[in-house]
Amino acid sequence: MNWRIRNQVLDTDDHTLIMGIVNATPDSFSEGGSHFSHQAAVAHGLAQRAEGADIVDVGGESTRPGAEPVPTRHEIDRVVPVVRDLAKQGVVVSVDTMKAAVAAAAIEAGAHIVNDVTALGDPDMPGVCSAAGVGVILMHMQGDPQTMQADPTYDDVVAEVAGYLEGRVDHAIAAGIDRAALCIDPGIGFGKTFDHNLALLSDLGRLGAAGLPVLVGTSRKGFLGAILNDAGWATKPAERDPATAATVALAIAGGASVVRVHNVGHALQAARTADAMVRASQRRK
Ligand code: PMM
Repeated sequence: MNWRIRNQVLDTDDHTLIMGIVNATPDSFSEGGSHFSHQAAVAHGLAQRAEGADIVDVGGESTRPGAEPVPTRHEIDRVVPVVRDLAKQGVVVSVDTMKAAVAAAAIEAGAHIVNDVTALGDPDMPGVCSAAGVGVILMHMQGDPQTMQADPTYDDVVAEVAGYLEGRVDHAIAAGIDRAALCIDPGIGFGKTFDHNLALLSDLGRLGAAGLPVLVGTSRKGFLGAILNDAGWATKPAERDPATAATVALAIAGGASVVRVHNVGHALQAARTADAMVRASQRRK
């Protein structure tokens, strides 16, 4: 599958794309804000590229459950200098934002992809993305970050998430975004219980039926902490990279084309191993 992002095409058949996470936020749940300073964020992104990240995702507003929204001006000040420095050095950069003004500033600074956890909730977002021809990630979330984990409810989570994403794909195309620029994401942990997350991860093929690249973001998330806790091991988020690697491999077996992770080196080993096994099995069919 090809994913068109601005002036480039990413080929997801050759290998699963690894998206490294750079949080330019003082309150990110998994890194304690250690990558908040501009230089540290750029250095982190460059290190991820050197480790094998295909894309570096830069975010300036935490979406952890209960996080407070960040004013647009602050978000631009956090994100844009980091995007500019990474893009200047040839890194494929995505900007993790739900605000069209932040996306526009990041695109102007060289971002190739807009990662929008509200799937074009800002009415100005489709125009910003279509004008620049950037790649667009449409993610599912029930509610908003402040309230989403209060009481997530679905009749059939997989059907509802797939149906929602189909609707957002139609909306994006109707608003002028090229279908080839789209990527879809079930939004693990965004308004989902433990069981909802596992149901989505075990049925990714349902989302893949749309014929678009599927991104999966499990890295260090709470459901992994719950699994490890059940196994008798209380973990901090940064201790969950082996568990993340397991989900990376399983997501690839289930059809994911892009994985969003904090620890690129660990994910790369899991992804390349899964890629080799999945492709060998496809060749035998
Ligand atoms: N998860 C987080 C933030 N942004 N974007 C996409 N597309 N998918 C995700 O699963 C996702 C995201 C939350 O994790 P972080 O605070 O560790 O970045």
